[in-house]
Amino acid sequence: MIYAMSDLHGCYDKFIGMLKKIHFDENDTLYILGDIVDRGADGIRLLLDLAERKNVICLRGNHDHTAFRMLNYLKAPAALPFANSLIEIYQMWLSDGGYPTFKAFTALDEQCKQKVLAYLNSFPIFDEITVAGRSFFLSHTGPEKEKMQDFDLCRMNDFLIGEIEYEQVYFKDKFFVSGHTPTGLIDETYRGRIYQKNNHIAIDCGAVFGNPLGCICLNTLEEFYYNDR
Ligand SMILES: [Mn+2]
Repeated sequence: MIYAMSDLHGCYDKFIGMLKKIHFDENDTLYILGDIVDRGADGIRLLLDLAERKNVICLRGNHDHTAFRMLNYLKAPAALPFANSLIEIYQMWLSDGGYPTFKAFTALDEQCKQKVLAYLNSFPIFDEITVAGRSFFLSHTGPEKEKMQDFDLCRMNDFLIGEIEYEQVYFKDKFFVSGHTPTGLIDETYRGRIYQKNNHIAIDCGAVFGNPLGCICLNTLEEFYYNDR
């Protein structure tokens, strides 16, 4: 089976609990639609775990992207130009959930640091797959509908911090699977649940904010929820 989750945000225990719940094994594939790190405590632990799993594909979220840039700067901070503006960017990241990621990263040995950086830097921006006759576009988030229809105009940032118009059908014959926006903010009635409407499948249920972690099976569109509280 092929599954998708998103926005783990350091929720290692919920992630492991969900794998057990869906009986995830080596014949399955899991897509994680970004934001593995930041906010929660165990983002670095998650990355080191995921990097060893051959059947997990992580796409890039805005937090993964920023964490990579910030942690990569640590290698040679003194040599950087524009140091003052960098401090501001650092402070913004640390106060926007980056602190636990920073703290755990700096405690790693050099080999693990390199592994984390290489893994974060390997995440693609989007993917497209067909499962059981259904087509899916997968990314952390995306631009408004009009821009998405002219794909060549889209830029990386559109898929990291763009705001999807969930009330609009983007594709008639394809599902847009996304994370980034907790579903309760799309429509209050979906709080803590997966949003399946208008050919959108929004799967960030807000696990790091106390809601369950959501997971969808792309073969069947069955939804799974796990909470460790
Ligand atoms: Mn995000």
